[in-house]
Amino acid sequence: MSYTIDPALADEYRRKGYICLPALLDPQEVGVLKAATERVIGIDGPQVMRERNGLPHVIYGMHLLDPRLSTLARHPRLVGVCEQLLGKPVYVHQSRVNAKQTGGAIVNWHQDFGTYHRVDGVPRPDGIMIAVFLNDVNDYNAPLMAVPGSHVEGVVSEASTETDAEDRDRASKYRYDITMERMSGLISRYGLEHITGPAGSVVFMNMQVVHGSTVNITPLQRVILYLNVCTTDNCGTAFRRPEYLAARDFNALTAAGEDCLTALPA
Ligand SMILES: O=C(O)CCC(=O)C(=O)O
Repeated sequence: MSYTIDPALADEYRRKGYICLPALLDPQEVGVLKAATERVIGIDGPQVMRERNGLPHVIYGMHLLDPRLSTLARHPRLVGVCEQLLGKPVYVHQSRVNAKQTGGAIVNWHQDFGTYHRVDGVPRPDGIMIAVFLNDVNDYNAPLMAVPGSHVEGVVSEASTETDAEDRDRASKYRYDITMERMSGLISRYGLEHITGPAGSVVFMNMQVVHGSTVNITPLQRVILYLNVCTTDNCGTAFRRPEYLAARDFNALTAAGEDCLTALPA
């Protein structure tokens, strides 16, 4: 029997475009993910986006870098909720660690689907951004902010390409910004929320929800693991970006056992 959520929560997801399930993963599972993330954060390579001071900010393709993180993508609670909400099997289009360093970069307002559609040729927004909190996320350590209900607006960002980006393969080349004028219209219509929860909480967000995060000026750690999954009938069709940004493997994620993370060797 696959893991499912209460139908009222599924309705909330459809209405707001996201839900947060507090402490969906237990402290032991979070411990396994923290150890894997620590290793991945130490890796150097083109998939690591750094702060000005050299500390890692975002590490793309985390599920390609550590078996514990590829297992997370097959965790039965994650796979079960995605299949319930989307009604179809899913594959990982993109994954990343966001280490949100103290005093580090903001993440400007965006919709994940904007780039996936325009650059990677993902046809439809039939997918979910899964966010797994490795630390307690509170009002102060730069929680994700989101415009509830904004997914019904379609793609609202303006496209521009950075032709002088240093590395033409990197994410920075593609900018899809949401203007402040557009933001103020969205916020006056839908409001704005921030998403908090204890370590182990998992957010499921429609890939068209407008979201972002501000700077973390606290010393409180706020590491979030992201898995963007799409339905297997909604695959990327353009391969301009490397695999760590846009999937080549469209195989359906099959749910692993309940103890999949804790049973793995450290
Ligand atoms: O974790 C954050 O601060 C925001 C990350 C985000 O919005 C994203 O990766 O799509």
